[in-house]
Amino acid sequence: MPDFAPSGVFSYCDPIVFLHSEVVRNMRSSLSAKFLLLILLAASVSFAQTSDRPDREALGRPGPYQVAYYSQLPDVPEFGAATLYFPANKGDDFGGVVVSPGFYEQQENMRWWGNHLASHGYAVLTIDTNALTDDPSMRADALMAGVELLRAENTRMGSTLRGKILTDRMAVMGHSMGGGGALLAANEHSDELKAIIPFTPWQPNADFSSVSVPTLLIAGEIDRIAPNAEHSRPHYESLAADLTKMYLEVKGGNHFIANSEVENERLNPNTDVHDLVGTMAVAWLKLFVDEDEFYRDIVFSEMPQADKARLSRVEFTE
Ligand code: 9J3
Repeated sequence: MPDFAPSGVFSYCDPIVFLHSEVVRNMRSSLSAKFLLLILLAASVSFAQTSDRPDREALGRPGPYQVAYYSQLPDVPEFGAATLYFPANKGDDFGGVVVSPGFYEQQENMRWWGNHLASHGYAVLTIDTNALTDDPSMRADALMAGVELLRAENTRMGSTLRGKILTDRMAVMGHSMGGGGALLAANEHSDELKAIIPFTPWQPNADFSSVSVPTLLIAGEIDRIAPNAEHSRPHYESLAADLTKMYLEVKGGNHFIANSEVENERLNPNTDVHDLVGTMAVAWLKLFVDEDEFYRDIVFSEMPQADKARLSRVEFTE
C-alpha cells in the first residue's frame, strides 16, 4: 500500500465525517445545512479521489512500494554484473530505468537510485561496466544493452518480471562518464527512450543536438572532476533549443552529489541533496516515462524556497 494512502484516507476523512454530524446536530434540517452538507460531501469525495497522489515532498522519500531485487540475469557482452531493483508489491506496468556508474565506480555507487526509483514504481537496472575505465561511448552501449535486457525480462521464461514491464517506457541515467553515456545513448537512440537523467556528466567536446527526449541534467556547482564550464554547461547548451530540458546545479555540490554513500569517502556527496534530486528525478520519470500529467506542476512550477536555496542555477525549457 502507498504509505500516504492510509493517512490520506483516515486522518483526513474522519474530521469530515465528524463535521457532517456536527452540522446535522446544530443546524437541524434547514436548507442552508443541507447545502453545506452537500458541499462537504462533494469536498470529501473529491479529496478521496486525489488522496492517492503524493505531494512533492513524498517523491524525495522512499516511495510507496517495497523494493526487491535480483542479480541472476542473462549475460550480455556490453556490461558486467547488474542488479534489477523492482517494486515488489506493484502488480505490473513498470517503466524501466538503466543506470551507469562513472569512471572507476561500480553498482554500489548507484545503489540508492535503484532503491529510490524502484520504491516509486520502476524496474531499475544498475550495471557494472566491463572495465572500470570504459569510456562514455562504451557506457552508452551498455545503457542501451540494459534497456534491451529490461525489455527481454518482460518475456524471458522464468523472469521475475515477466509480463510486468512496459517495454516502450524506458529511460537511462548515469554518473560522470555514465552521464556522458546517457547523453550519447539518447543522441543516437532517442527513438528507444522516453527520458534521460545525466548527473555530473563527463564528456569533452560534446554535441548532443540529436537528443530528442526530455533531459534532466543535474550538475554540482564546484565539480572539479567534470567542471561545469567544460562539461555540464556545454552539454546542456548543445541540446536542441526546443527540447524539453532542465539544468539543476546543486549549490556547493561536488562531482558525487547524486551518488550513493560508499566506504570510499573520496567518492561521496559533500552535501545531502538526495531528497531534492530524488524528487526531481521521480517527477521527471513520472511525467515523461509514464506520461502522467499530474507531475507537470512538480517539475515546472516554482520550487519551494528551501529547495531553491540549495541550487546555484536552474534553467529549463518546458
Ligand atoms: O566518470 C567520471 O568520473 C569521469 C572522471 C574523469 O576524470 O575521467 C578522466 C579520464
